[in-house]
Amino acid sequence: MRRLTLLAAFVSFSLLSIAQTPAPYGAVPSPRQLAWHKLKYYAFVHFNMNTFTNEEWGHGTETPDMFNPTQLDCRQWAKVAKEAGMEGIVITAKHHDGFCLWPSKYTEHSVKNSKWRNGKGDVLKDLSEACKEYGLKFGVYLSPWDRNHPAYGTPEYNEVFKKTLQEVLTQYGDVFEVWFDGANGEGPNGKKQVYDWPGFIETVRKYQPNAVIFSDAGPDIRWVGNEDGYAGETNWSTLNRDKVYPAYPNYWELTLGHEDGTHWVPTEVNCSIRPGWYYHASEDNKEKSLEHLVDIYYSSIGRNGNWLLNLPVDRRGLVHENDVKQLMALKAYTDKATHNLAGGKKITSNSVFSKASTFAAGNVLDASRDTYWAAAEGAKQATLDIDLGKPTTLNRLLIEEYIALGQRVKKFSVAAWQKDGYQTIASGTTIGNRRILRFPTVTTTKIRVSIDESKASPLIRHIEMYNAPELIVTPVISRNKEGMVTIVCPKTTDPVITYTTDGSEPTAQSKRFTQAVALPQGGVIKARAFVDNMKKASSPVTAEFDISSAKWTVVSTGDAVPKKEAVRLIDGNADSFWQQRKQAESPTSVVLDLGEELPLKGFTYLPRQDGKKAGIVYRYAVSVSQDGKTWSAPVSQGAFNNINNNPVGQAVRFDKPQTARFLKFDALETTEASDATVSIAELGVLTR
Ligand code: FUL
Repeated sequence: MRRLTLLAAFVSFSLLSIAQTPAPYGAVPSPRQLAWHKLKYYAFVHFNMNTFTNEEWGHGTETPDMFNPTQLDCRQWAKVAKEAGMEGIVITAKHHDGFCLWPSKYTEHSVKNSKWRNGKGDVLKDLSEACKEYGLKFGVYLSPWDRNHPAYGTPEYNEVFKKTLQEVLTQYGDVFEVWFDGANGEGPNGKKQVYDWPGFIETVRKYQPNAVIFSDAGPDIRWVGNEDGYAGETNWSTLNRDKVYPAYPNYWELTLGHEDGTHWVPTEVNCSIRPGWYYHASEDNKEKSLEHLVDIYYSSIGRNGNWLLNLPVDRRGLVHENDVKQLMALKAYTDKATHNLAGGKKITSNSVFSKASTFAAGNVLDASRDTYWAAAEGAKQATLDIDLGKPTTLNRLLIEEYIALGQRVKKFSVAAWQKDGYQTIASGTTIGNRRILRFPTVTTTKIRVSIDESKASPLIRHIEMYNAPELIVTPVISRNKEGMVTIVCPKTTDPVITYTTDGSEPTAQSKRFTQAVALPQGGVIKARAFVDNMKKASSPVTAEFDISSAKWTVVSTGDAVPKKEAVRLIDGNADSFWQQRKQAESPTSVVLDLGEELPLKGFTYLPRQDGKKAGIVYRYAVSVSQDGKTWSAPVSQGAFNNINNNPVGQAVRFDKPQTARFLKFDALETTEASDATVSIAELGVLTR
């Protein structure tokens, strides 16, 4: 009898402890999302027809022969990605022009009709094999928008697109991610398509059930709402998914997610290593600096996102050497910045779920990411104290929630033990899958991590700490209206800046920058900052200038008399901009007097750089004149494709050079048709 009672007591105790596991909170990730959350950094490759036509958005009218890489080598891409520490490659299998990188049965606009490898080539085959060889995941970008396909704009196209998907998803092995672009413009017959999203999703689920599907609205992973590389400091993995759809107008909501959102749809942060997504030789010196890439690393991977960094493969079919250099510099830096100082140290907490050892604080510092510390049931605040054992110098803290049971933390802070107690050194809002805080370097023996506000009892699975090398900020080069170039390094104390004007890399021995350099006719400046008696250097930065606006005036901005502020559109200052109400009937026209006849090869437009979109020009026409009265027919007209999502400087070459003294820029359409204004940060010319 006594035995039976003991047995009963044991059974009920065991049942009790089984039941005593923290309950899930809110929306939780699916297994395929959890697998994706284990990744952090992989490559986007934009390589397709646009590479050969120098466009960002092709028109679908290209002849397939224009696609002709001379040395295409997907193994080089894979090798570079692997060495850079990336985990996979997502390739633009089909972009808005409809050209397919594989010999699709469902279109004539594909590699099968190009001269490349006599129409027998297949980029997806080469790349999927290279990915396998290098142990990388293989993913595909497909644009539903198709400016070439004759069926686009009719229900038949949805069937074509599903068949196209089927080809891509059944012939190349495992696909880890399917990237659906949200853009939906007009097809060759001028019609837009009503997309069959449920059908597209079903097709992916059928042929690649483990693949995550990306779009503005998920269903598995979402766009971060910008193409700059920055996730929100507050970043909920949850989203009211039924409210959001591809090309969702309030896309800025995607940056923060929706607290208490109904579904788990975390962010993937996509940005390019250069200004454009596709390769343009004119951007060969415009790779993001190491400091910029590092900042993006912390703002994507470090803000609850995965980072999809784009490499614009060039016309040879190779990742350009300048891009490789930057990738390797980033890898070298992050290798130094992630040596964990907290592994295996002592950790305690003031709150543990059912006081069980299964959920003890020690789980946070062990190597496993499957075990976690759980605070007492119902606790919304708790602290973790880490004893580093000896004075330790650090400036980064990585923290991860046990997201399988939902995202909970709303606010947390980090304090370091100093002589007279704990002092707060950093704080944050959400954590999610992964958050990295940066703070000024501190030396301490103990760290306290406080969960200050949580939606349910906090569950933390991992913490690491690092002492990342400080980077010397690359100098900023700018030229004013008079053509005088200044080089500054605002966040560095007492830097020595050296520079060159002959295209060579600046060294410690190069000319020192002590006063503004005159470059009114244009040229190339490369600069670098040095500190610590010239022992440490920033990465080099390059700026290329065409003729300055020293002699220019704004003659008219569509108003009878241009306002004084109009000079902002030619002042050389990227941060200032001119904005004016649109004219009622005709397009808003800006007329420049260049002060002398110039051999014009093209023009440049820089949209406002303050992060706002109002007035950004989408469609334009440019005409020229000798006297400012008689105007040529437009010497260039078109659209600044993708300028809304990626508001970088645009350089457009004329079909034929023009010699003229006056230039007229007509803003025919802004990115938001309903917008009442037109805005310009800078208007310039190309004379080289
Ligand atoms: C955008 C596209 O329109 C761009 O061309 C680029 O592919 C980018 C990644 O997504 O929506």
